Amino acid sequence: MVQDTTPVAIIMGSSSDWPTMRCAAEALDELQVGYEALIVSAHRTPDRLVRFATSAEDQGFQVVIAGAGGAAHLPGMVASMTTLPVLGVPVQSKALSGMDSLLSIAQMPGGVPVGTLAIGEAGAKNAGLMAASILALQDPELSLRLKSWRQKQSEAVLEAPVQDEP
Ligand code: RP5
Repeated sequence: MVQDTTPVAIIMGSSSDWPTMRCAAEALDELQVGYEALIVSAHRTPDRLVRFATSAEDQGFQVVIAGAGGAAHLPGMVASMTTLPVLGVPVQSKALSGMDSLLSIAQMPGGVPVGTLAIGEAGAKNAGLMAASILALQDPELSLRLKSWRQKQSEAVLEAPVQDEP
């Protein structure tokens, strides 16, 4: 869903990453933060990667969420070409359950940061929430929506487990 403004770019290496990355989109929807979702592959569409990363700031994006699996170079390569905050989501791979994605994204050389989240859907959801937290620093209304979202989450946690009837 595209809101009036689109401060967040959600990019991913393949359409097969969308079932994971849609969790970032859903978190942003809940907080009424606009985003654009794009497929940008570091290996299969390198020219698209360079075009996206070098123009992201001029396009008005303020945060980039980048998800990829396997030899996941996408977040790091984007971070090398922009000073926008880049949040990396390691997509769970078939061969190595996402450990390959995690290490590829997390082990950046000093000087080119990628904020790396957890493997899979939890990481994508938290990337959406983290993007909202970054934007909320300059947006008091979004800050209130974020606090309200957290409050509702706390209220939804039961005090004790529901016991089965004997
Ligand atoms: C990566 O390779 C993508 O990010 C995806 O996680 C993985 C597999 O891609 P497909 O073969 O499904 O297109 O580049």
